[in-house]
Amino acid sequence: MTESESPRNPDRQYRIDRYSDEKNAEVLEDLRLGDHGYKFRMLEGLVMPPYITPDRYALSRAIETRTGDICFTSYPKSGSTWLSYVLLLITRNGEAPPEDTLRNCLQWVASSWPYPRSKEYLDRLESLRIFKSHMPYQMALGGVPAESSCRHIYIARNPKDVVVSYYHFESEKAWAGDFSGPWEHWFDMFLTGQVQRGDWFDHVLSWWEQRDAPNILFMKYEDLRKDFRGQLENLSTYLGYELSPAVMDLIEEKTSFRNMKSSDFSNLHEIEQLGEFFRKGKVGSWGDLFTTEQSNRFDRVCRERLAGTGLDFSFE
Ligand code: PPS
Repeated sequence: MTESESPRNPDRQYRIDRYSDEKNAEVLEDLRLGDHGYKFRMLEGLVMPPYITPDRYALSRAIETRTGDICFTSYPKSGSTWLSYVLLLITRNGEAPPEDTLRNCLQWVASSWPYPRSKEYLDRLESLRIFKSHMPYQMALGGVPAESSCRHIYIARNPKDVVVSYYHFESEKAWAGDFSGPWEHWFDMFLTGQVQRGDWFDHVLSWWEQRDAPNILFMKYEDLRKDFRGQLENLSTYLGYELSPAVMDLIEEKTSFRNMKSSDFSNLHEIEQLGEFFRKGKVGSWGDLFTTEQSNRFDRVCRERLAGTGLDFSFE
């Protein structure tokens, strides 16, 4: 079968409607406003975006994963889109499906926008399905990850770059948190777990603690930047693929920051309201916003919260 005949996405959806709470938050009664107009809802005691709706979250928990399914998860702004393209290319010997888009090849079950998928749609999809999630371990797709048939991959990024990337992403956008406050305030909200998906340390550690399960792979953004080839080999071995050096070259080339940003397949331009998604793509861009005092304070919190966990990050 040629790629263009592939029935993987029977209902390709290219046009993304503009986001509105009325349509996409699905229930309005439980929406809340935090500091500086920050929009959110609570699910299982955790701060969530309005487009993660109670019904869709319930579907994501209940969905029966199949042997061969892949689910990649991260705290927001940790390189998950980059990872998703790498995964797609591993499973397709380096070739993306023509006439499709990266977004369209991924299933984000808990989200009403911009990836709306019904249970029927998900059931109809052929294996292997690639799921996206931003949930902590206890809220993961498909029930308890270590007991599921799905291969899980969690990607973490140093939290200084996460908080900066997240600030740009969540500011002044109606579909996101629509945060209108200054960086200093975002910084405090992040450290006190008031941003969507809650406390970064809890999130990352919830997966880190499960990293020894045979169907969980824990990765770091900084390792992907520093040693892409080694990480690609690890990832493909974990997923059971043997890639030729030429295919590995192809994957590295296609998923470079520059190429992902310019390619119509991966640049996410079909989501008009997204803003500048491919912003810096570097390790250490936190230095553009952090003051020395903030950096020292953040380092102190990292030392305290990560002490004894064995988890550490490169910040440069
Ligand atoms: S999201 O919206 O939560 O799903 O964001 P996520 O994809 O997890 O993370 C976005 C950040 O990843 C950067 N990015 C990349 N870095 C390096 N190489 C490639 N190919 C790449 N693609 C995306 C993206 O630019 C965001 O980081 P910042 O620091 O904002 O640039």
